[in-house]
Parts: sequence; structure tokens; C-alpha cells
Amino acid sequence: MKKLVLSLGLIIIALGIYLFTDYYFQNRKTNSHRYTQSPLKVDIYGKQFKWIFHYPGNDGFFGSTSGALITEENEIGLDPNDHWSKDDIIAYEFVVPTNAKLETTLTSLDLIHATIETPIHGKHDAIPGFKIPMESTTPLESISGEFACSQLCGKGHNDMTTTYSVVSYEEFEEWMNKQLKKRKKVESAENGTK
Ligand SMILES: [Cu+2]
Repeated sequence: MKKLVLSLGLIIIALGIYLFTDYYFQNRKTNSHRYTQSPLKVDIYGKQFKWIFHYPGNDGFFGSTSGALITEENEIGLDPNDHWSKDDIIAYEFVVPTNAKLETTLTSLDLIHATIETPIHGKHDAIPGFKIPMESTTPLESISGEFACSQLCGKGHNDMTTTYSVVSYEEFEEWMNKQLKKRKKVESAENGTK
């Protein structure tokens, strides 16, 4: 009887160690981070002849946008006075971390464009006046490639291409910070000339 209790105890301990290490290494392997839990949101805009990516920044909330605010410099009409816009990022390449829940919307600022299918985003039309929502999960491994327009949209159609990159969470954070610094620099230069 004593032996049975002892071996049962050992089995339970061994099982515990096995489950813990499995959980621990699984977590490390999949590189869990904030966007593993709550989705990273990106609003994607097509415009002759480029792609524009609006990230809500660290606070996770998009600053409001308005057609009335659209200028050559402020292409999506981001409201600089909305406090949610303070850390927003406008990028011209699609960068996401590995193993992230991703929620995107797709729209167009002029006529109909369309994305191509990539490992992070399906093929979809970008239609003016509509924000088409899409959900996906990004790959576990770093990967990059072309993000192009698949709708013949004018004479610059072939130039309407940029890149997508799936990078580690740390690299993604670094990229976000760099983009934000770039934006602040441009804004303070603009304010300086006013
Ligand atoms: Cu296009």
C-alpha cells in the first residue's frame, strides 16, 4: 500500500513537471505578447498609387479621421487635436508582429483598389466609402514580401506596391517607436514654419 501511494505520488509529480515545462516552452516558442491576447488594429487605405497603414499606437485607440481634414500632408485626415491621435502612426509599409491577432479595415481614398493575398492578409477590394473589416492571425515565423494592388487602377497601378513584414514583437515595438519619432519630427518642423 505504501509503495502504491509512493508511485502514485511520483507519477503526479512527474506529470506536473511535464505539464509545466510543456506550457512554459510552448509559450516561449509562440512568443506571447500583448497582441496575442487583444488584437492589433490597422486601418489600411488604398490611394493612387500607394498603400497607407494607420496604426492606433500604444494606447490601442485610433485618433478620429475626417474627410474635411485631408490635405497633401495629412492623407487620411487624421485629427491632430484628438488626444487618441497623439501616438497614432501613419506608415507606408505593412509591419506586424509574429503570432498576433490582427484586425484590419480596408478602404480606398479614391477609386477601387484591391490587395493581393499574403500570409497575413487576404485578397480584398478597397472601395471608397466602405471600411471592410478583416480578422486574421499572423504567422509564427518572421516573413516578408510584396503587398501590391491587384486591381488595374490607372497608369501608376504597377507602382502601387509596398512590402509586408512579419517581425518579432521586440522588432515591431522598435519600428513603432521609430515611426512615431519620425511623425513628431515632421510635425514640429511643420509647426516651426507656421
Ligand atoms: Cu490600385
